[in-house]
Amino acid sequence: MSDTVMHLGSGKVRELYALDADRLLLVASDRISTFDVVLPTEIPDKGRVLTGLSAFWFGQTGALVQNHLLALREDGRSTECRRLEMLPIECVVRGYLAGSGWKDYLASGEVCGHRLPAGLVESQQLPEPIFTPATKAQTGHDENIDRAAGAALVGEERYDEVERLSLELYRSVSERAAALGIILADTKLEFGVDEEGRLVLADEAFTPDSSRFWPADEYRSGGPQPSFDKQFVRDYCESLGWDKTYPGPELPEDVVAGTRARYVEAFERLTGIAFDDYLASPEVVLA
Ligand code: Q0Z
Repeated sequence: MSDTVMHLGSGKVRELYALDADRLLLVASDRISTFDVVLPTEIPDKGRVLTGLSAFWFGQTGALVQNHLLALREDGRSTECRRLEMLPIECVVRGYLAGSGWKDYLASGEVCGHRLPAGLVESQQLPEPIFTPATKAQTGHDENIDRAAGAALVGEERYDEVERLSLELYRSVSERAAALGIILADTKLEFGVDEEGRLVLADEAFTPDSSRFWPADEYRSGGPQPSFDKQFVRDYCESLGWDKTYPGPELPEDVVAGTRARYVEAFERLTGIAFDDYLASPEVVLA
């Protein structure tokens, strides 16, 4: 019997291990990053919130596409998943004009080859959601690409398939979120391919780390929106005049507590499940 677990890699706030030839272990830490810097202070249970939300959405979208989730561990922050051949593109869907989508639109009137109407303002809802893939940068920022560049990386047929699926997933989850008073402005999905060549939704899905969630009651187009989860952290960091380079500042207790409460609120509003029930029994999100 072997219980040797190989560490495969670290993300800014997550770790990836190989359990065996077919299975990986994805562990979400309580680390938080802001302005692309991981802070020295952790947000208690942040990794559990993200893991629980992701598992919830894998369960809710299982009829649209299969996913990599095999098991949710008792610690609430670790998932066992199928080891896949990952596609080399990030599958981003945007329903609103924010982040690099807004920047690209300002510079060219287009996002990833989608020509958009003139006169849109920051954070405005798009006439319809658009698929805006990006390359996976090893260091630095992902680069937005158009259909031709995406198809060159994964093939035309696969590109059409991930575009269709990504848009379907975004529509389904954004409608659910809207009914709960939360705007899903955009989301980043990752797909892998199994031994039979079938697409599988992988990594994390529809968490605040992979998506922009905006509280609908505070939404005002024409400028940037407050982040559902990280706004206290950003505001605190801005108040210090920190230059946004490593190392980041320690966070005071009230900023930690307020931020933890926002993560828990996102979990509870989106899933309808009490976070304490998740802590007691993580598999409640899959019921
Ligand atoms: C996910 C990542 C992390 C570092 C590879 N099911 C899968 N099969 C194969 N590969 C992956 C997955 Cl999810 C895979 N990443 C992203 C996660 C730390 C990098 F926790 N890389």
